[in-house]
Amino acid sequence: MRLSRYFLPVLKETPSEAQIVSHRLMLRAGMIKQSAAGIYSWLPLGFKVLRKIENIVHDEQVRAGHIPIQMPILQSADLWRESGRYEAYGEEMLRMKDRQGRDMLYTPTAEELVTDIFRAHVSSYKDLPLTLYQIQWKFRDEIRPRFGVMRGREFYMKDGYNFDLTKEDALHAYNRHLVSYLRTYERMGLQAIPMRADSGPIGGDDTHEFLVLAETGESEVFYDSEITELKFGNREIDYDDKAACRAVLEEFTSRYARTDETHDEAKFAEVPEARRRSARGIEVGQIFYFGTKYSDAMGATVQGPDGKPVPVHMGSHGIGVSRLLGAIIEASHDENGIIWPEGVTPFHCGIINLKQGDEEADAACAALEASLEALGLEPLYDDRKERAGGKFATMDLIGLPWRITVGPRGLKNGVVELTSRRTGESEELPPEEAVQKLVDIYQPHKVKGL
Ligand code: 5CA
Repeated sequence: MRLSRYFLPVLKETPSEAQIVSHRLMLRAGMIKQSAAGIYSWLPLGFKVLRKIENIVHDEQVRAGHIPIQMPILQSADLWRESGRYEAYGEEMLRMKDRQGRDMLYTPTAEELVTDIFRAHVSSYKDLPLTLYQIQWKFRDEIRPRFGVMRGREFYMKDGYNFDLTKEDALHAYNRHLVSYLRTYERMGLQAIPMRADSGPIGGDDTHEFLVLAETGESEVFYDSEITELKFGNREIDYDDKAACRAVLEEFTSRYARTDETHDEAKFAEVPEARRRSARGIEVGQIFYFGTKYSDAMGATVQGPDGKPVPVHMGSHGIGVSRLLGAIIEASHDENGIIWPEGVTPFHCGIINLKQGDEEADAACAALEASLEALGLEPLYDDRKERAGGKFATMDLIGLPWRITVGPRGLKNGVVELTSRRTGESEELPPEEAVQKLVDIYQPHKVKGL
């Protein structure tokens, strides 16, 4: 992509309405534009990162054996009357009437909708286990939308729902989700710690939230510092292996880690003092097991092995896809701008031409761009007739992890400069070697998506 042809409306001034760094940087980097309180348009750069994050989420869900579907944004209130949540959900639900006077709502979550699909089409225990998920816009009429995409009213969420014959099977689904979430966040360059939490309007007793530690986080958290040393890494996992998934859950949840909703001072005091931490965190996901709450209320049963109808055991599992952009930026930036982790960067590298209009420099940049693209990488080539300083500042602001700088002086010696956004370190090398290096760097970050 050539910057001269792209739409990247960067802001020179720091927007005064933004209180936290991720919101400021997303506005300054031209990623989003507010259209109403807590509702945003996603401009090209922001939309690209949103799609990258979404693809990683899909990749890991499909790997875990979960099946993607798409449910509507508008729902009929009738289903919610069946579960009893239409009244109970409260002011956060955006309600409306269609022209026939029927009560409708903008989906804040979809337990009822997916249970309705299940009861219409699944009747035997032989069709279990089943986990369906979607990535879809949600609306919650938050009383205080703030911090940009972090607490929006409209936001993008992955919501998955498991249907199982027994509690034991449903807890396996819970553990499977926990493992898939650990992998998902690590691929985005994040450490998200599972913490025991409160289930709120979704219901159920078993629930963990995943928190990214950040000063600007809205949740207060308490944990044993040992937990921050855990990493899932490149381990192989068989998602059908109940014991293996259970072992990962135990490894990642056996140390004290709770949000303020479930914090227990007496239990916390058992953690050696030197390891006790209280901090703030951003909730980027939550998993729930709530048994037969919805299947009882809505008559979602299957015929069990003995021929008798049994209500299915369910759980639901969410990832805050749009919130993740904010969380990643909070975790990865410096005074000059964003620093994208390789897994989610909107472009793989920037190309800066120090002397636009110089025949040799222009040709070298075009050749670099073409060879990167031929190898499946997406460069953003700043081909504008601007001062080098301005070009560097824009690249730093939008945070591409790698930059290739091309100038007549280097070209005389057959080299370009490859610079890491994270460390600021540069090396001079022939263009082909710079390309090969980028190919190697991005090799582990290939995403299959859906
Ligand atoms: N039905 C369940 C799981 S599918 C559910 O709705 N869970 S949730 O309420 O915890 O939401 C899932 C994730 O969505 C949260 O962990 C959070 O990361 C994200 N989220 C929730 N509210 C907002 C919001 N107002 N703005 C941005 N992201 C949000």
